[in-house]
Amino acid sequence: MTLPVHHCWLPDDLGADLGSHTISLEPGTGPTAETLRQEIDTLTARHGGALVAGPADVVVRLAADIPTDTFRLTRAGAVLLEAYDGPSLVRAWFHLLRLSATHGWDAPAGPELHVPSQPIRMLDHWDNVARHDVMGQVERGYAGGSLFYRDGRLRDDLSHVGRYARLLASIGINRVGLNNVNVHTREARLLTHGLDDVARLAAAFRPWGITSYLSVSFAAPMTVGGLKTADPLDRTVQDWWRTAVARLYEAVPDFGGVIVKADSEGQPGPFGWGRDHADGANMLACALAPHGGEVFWRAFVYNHHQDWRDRSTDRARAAFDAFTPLDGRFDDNVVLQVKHGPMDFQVREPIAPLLGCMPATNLALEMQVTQEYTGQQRHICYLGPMWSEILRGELSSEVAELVAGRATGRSRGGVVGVSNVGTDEFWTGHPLAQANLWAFGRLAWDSGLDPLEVLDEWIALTFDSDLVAEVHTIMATSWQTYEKYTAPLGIGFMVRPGHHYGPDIDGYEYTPWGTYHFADRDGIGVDRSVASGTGFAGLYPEPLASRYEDPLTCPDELLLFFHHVPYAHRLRSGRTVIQHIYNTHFEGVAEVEQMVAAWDALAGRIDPSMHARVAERLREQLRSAIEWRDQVNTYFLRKSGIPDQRGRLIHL
Ligand code: GCW
Repeated sequence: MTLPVHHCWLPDDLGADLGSHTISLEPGTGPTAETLRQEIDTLTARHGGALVAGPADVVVRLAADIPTDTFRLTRAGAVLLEAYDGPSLVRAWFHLLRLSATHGWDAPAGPELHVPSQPIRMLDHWDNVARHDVMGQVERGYAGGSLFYRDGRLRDDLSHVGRYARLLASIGINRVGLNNVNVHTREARLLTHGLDDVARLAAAFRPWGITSYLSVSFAAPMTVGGLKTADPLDRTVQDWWRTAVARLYEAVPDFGGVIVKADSEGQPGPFGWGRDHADGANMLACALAPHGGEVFWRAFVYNHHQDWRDRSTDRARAAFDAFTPLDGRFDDNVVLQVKHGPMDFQVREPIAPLLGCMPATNLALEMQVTQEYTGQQRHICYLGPMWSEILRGELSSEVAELVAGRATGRSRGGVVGVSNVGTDEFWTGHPLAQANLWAFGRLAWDSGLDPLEVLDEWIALTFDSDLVAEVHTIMATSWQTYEKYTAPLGIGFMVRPGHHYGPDIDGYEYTPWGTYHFADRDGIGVDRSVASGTGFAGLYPEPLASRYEDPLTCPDELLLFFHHVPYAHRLRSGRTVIQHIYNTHFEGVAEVEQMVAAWDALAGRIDPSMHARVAERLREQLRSAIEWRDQVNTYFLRKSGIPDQRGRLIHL
């Protein structure tokens, strides 16, 4: 059985300079105090410094005049690192470590207050306790097995979970979801019959300032509790949840709360009893409120039994239509968890308009760190630039401000990522996918950071500052490269149904999933305009609504998301749609070839096992990119009959 061993961005020599000094620590009491003591002890023992009681070069301590979830760095003779609470002090400590590696630990003179952009910085694990016949141990997991569970039970040894929690703490993560949002029979019982396991996992995260959450099944009162209904307005159902939640908090008094996927892809929900999602979420919120718990209620609600012949239903509208009428009805301890795009984590989507239309609801923006639709950790696809574009996008306000709650005056809000780790020795299958975990944490902490600088930080910490330029070249535009050789111009999907890896242009075209491209001999795309289509474009605030409505002003990269256009339609770039498809698919493969060559040239400068793993995955990326290129180009040449202007080889 393998378990992760790679240091990621926390190599043993990190903070060598800092560790050669005297450091004093006043961490208060509580589980994070011991963590800090051990961290500082290990660092100073390794590098010649000492943890001392009296005056010191570096003082790490609690201070009452700082807001929670914030820290302060000052130089006043000594370097002062201060936070209000233990978890924040742990995060502050890692900030200083990172600083010591990248800029020198000697802080600037002025007091610097570090306030995270996003109060909620959460990672959800789609881990099953029992291996699921279709999805395996980790749904959409591309990094080996679950860190937590194996073959129907919690792992006996959780020491690697502690190492994982340390990694997460070092990037500021403060919440973690312990199991898959698709809650199967075995996992539904965690809440009632698995509290020892839940408590052990929560105990592994707690010393790192990370709070744990459980995904629960809305039908649990029936499936686990034996009741005849799960109607949220039924008194016996409410009592059942109250009791279950009370027992959970007896076992884990500082538990975070629950995550719910309801009325979505077969998961039960309030619709089943004629109730709406505010009824459902608030019923759970009432059970959790006395314990200080919160409900993450997912907005990924759509009809997955759509008739492909039905052109009036638009899956992109579904969450908007289901949730905007409920704005203002959710309790204060409910957070509506909304995927960043209106469809499903495609390589390119517009921002979900729902995020701009819920001013009286707490929000969390959900992003997929696991690369389900972006190469499944076999392809290099650095997602920092995509997430940054989303966070800095504008709806009624900047998305980062909307989801944090600042734009709407709400105190709860933030971001949730679907985790990409597993038991793989490099944690993430593809070693370079570690950068996505890093970037998720860094952008959650500071949503305004330049994602390419974030990448360089990661490279410098994980490899060496000497390698920043070379690895940067390979990774910086890898998202755009992936987009080039896969589905064009925002159309999405075109993947093999089920596992979602590799091309299958018509794979979803006649299925009930609502994900169609409508390519015919004349053109391609989904008409979502108000004038002649599903009206989805009109759900955006101005100036976006008008920009998306008109094919001449719609950004090229989203054109086929919003419009059905002829292949000869001229993009804003000046190229026709068909020529764009051909060009980008040839370019995408050429760019992967360059990645392969650039990585091969680094042999000898990178740890051999890591080098070999990436090299092996790059060969698969190249094979897959070629397959994508050829299938997509051939498909559209056959459909359109329009040849490539540049006469390149397209198989007929
Ligand atoms: O992207 C889809 C995935 C499902 C996932 C679902 C969701 C957990 O294909 O595997 O289920 O999204 O987000 O709920």
